[in-house]
Amino acid sequence: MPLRPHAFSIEEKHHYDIEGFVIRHDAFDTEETASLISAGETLVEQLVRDRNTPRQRFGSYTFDGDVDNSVMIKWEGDSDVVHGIEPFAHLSPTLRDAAADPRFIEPMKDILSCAAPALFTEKLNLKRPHDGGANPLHQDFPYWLNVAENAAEVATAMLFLDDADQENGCLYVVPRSHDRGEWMLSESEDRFARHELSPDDLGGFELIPVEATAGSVIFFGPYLLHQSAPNQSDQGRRALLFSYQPPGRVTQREVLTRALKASR
Ligand SMILES: O=C(O)CCC(=O)C(=O)O
Repeated sequence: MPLRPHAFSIEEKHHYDIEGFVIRHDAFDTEETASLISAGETLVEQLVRDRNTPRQRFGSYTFDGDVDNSVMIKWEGDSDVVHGIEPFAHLSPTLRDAAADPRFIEPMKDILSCAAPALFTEKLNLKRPHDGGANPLHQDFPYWLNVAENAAEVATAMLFLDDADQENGCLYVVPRSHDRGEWMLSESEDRFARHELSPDDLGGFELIPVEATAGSVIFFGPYLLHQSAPNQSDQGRRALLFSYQPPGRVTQREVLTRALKASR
């Protein structure tokens, strides 16, 4: 038995460095994903019950900052369908404990070259059947630039809670796009739209679909270009995204809480 059973193999480390991502199929079993789905759905239901607050639109997203719970709720436009929530670990012991799972932490030690990766932020993306909207082509880096202490040292583990394919809006990644650092941003006045790229901007790079079964995990860094399409199927495409950084640094929740309180 290796000392760190979930650590990256040499081949995975190489793939991560060259291609910018690593996929581990079926890392979590059906019982585990069912428990996470149940915790996530219960939380979303509690958060959005009777919610009727003004929403703000930035780029492709419609936001609703919940000051009392220190969470950002993303809606599918003006509808009552939730796109996702972020951050949420402080609101659910089950989801918080999942972030400490060695199947995330051990590879993160290799990615971040640090002994004790800590959460920077976490998202639950819901992509509901037929209503789940797109996540436009982007890098995570510019969104975190003025939030994280070092946005270049934040990496994400995305766990698929449902089988994900091209019909229900699986993730697409652009292999090797991380190698170019920050891609050119548009001139938009809107601070979120500025981070959204068009697939036409890819030059010789190619978008590839990451079709994966529920329980699979993809690891990627802040510079990898990625996107996902709307859900056009009868099947949900839920996913948890845990983003880690070296310990002792400010978290997205701390920054968000300050900003939400200041705007009250
Ligand atoms: O859930 C997805 O398909 C994409 C997630 C993503 O890139 C994001 O939330 O920033």
